[in-house]
Amino acid sequence: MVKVKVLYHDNCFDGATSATLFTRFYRSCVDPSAAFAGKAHGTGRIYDDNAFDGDVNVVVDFRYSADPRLHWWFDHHVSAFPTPQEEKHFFASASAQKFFDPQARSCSKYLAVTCAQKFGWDYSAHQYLVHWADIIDGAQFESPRVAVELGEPALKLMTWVENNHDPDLKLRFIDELASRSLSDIAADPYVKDALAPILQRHSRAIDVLRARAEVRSRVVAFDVSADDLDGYNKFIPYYLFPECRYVVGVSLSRTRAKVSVGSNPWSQKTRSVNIAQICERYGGGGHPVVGAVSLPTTELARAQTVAAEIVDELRRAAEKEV
Ligand SMILES: [Mn+2]
Repeated sequence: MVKVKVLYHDNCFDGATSATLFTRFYRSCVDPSAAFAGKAHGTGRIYDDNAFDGDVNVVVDFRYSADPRLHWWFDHHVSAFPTPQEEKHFFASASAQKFFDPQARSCSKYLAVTCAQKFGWDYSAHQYLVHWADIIDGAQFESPRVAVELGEPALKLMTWVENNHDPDLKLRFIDELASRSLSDIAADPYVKDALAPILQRHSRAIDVLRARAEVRSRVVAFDVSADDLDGYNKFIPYYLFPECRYVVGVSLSRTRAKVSVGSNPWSQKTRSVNIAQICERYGGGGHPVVGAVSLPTTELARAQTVAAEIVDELRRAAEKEV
């Protein structure tokens, strides 16, 4: 049996749904008997020697590799190419199985539409999944309230994915997304029970961010590195400060010190900066509207300096934006 290894963006709803969609596409259009193995990849980590050890290796919603063992690739991150060499390699070696569109709002929708167009895949059974992945990854919620109060099953699952660190449950979830409804999965004890303390922490996170936030020139800056706050909902600042333009946060988890940078998706003003480019200057990456710089936990002070510099830059930018 052919072993298809799917590497996907870790702790991200779009990463998980992209992995689900790829497996469904592959079974219906390429090989109905394929066996799938999944592997999560976090920001900053580049593939090791064993990354592409399947018979067929696939990367969805994550970085490109020039490794000849990579067979399928779908991504929409502006920082999809770890080095200029990889970027050159991708554009020089046209492949009918590797796809990149930095304009796409979600990898899920990009993958579904591309596979429908190029390979005749009928993804109508997964339309609802694609719809929500696109809303979530494109931050197209109708209001910060929807994004923070988490009433929709898809948003409960988004929160669960962002917080789940159990590798077996990651794979179970990706598998179930293909066959169960979102509300059904959200009501399953493995999600529901795990979510209860997460939602409690979520409500604490709202209080902590309210207390730590410093708002000036329509830029919200906060440092929650001393608050034991690993993985908060990134829309909380916009819920608390609907008038803000940009948000820069410093946080500390067991594995990294992180500077998160975002722009207000509900703001009517024109964004004058590219956040991916700003983060890339400090070794991070992301999209034009949201990005991050991850550093080792021992470099928290460096993360705080980086954050302060980015805050300055964004305040200058925000003052000029109309
Ligand atoms: Mn994505």
